[in-house]
Amino acid sequence: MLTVYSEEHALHAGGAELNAGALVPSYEVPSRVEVILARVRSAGLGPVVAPEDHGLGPVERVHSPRFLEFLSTAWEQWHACGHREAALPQIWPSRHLRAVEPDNIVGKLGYYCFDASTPLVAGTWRAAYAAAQVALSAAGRLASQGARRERAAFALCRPPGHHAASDLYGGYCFLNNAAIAAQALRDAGAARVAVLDVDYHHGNGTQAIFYDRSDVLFLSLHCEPRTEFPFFLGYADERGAGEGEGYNVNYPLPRGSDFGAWSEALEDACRRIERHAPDALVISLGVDTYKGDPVGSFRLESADFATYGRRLAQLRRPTVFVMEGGYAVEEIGINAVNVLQGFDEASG
Ligand code: OKP
Ligand code: ZN
Repeated sequence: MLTVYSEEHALHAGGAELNAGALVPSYEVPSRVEVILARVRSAGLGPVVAPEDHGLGPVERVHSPRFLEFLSTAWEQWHACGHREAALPQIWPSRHLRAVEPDNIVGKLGYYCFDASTPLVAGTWRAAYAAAQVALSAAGRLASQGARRERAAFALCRPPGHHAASDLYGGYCFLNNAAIAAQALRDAGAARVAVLDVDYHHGNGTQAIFYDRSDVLFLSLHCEPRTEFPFFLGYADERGAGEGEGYNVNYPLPRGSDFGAWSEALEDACRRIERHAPDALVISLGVDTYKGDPVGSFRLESADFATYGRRLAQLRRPTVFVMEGGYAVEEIGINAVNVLQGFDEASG
């Protein structure tokens, strides 16, 4: 399988997040993708290429102009106030307040960011932009004609994307790489796309982006939001709206779920995808479902990742894997690449 990778991810680093009342170093660190890249190479998964620059056009198909304007200038605004630490919000337009966009950068951070675990630093915009280009380039290889056309491709990107909505960031995510890839596939001629999110956390951003659409089916397997981040979306009764009614499918699973429960939900999701008959499939690939993950609570073993990779291949669709979460850094390479190798094996 082809891997797309950009070293610009490393520009997003050194931030802290609010955890149990204290600021702690970010879990979402550059070494995550470096360990995966090393495993891609040692396992002989396939070639590794740099992304092409598709510009902001395909990013603007998913994110609002005001949001992109904010993200690309937020560090400048923060820095101009004399701040040197990573930018984090500390007040939000919660219930009984007004969702206006203030002029002050502290107010703007609360307006555009939904949590206190997503530090924005000097290099964040460039890294997030590069991650979107990695996803676009991987998707482009599925859509391209002739010898360059791939059956599947791996977008090895960070920061991740699935918590980011059209004008909202958070959950370590700034631009929704998977949604940008899905929309690009639509724009390249795919009539129907499915996005399957296997990260431990609900893909609230991707759900919000496609909620009222029937052309992009969104399915997410994740820990019950009653008990887990992002808490305020990801429940089973969220089934899509209007045209999109029936095209949003959530599989909330109890804390501590093992591969038995998880793969039953996956089986249902695969059947639903088959009924949609998508021209392309986007997998939001988070491996924080691993038993040793410091952020998650699920119990998947490393071998389980290969097992479900094989199941995904049986869907027989052009597939782009977009890297999301996974914080057990030592095992993240084995777990992520197991999915891709399982997929390649069963693709024959
Ligand atoms: C991003 B992705 C520790 C709690 C974690 C944020 C979780 C973001 C997950 N401070 N809070 O879906 O892997
Ligand atoms: Zn996650």
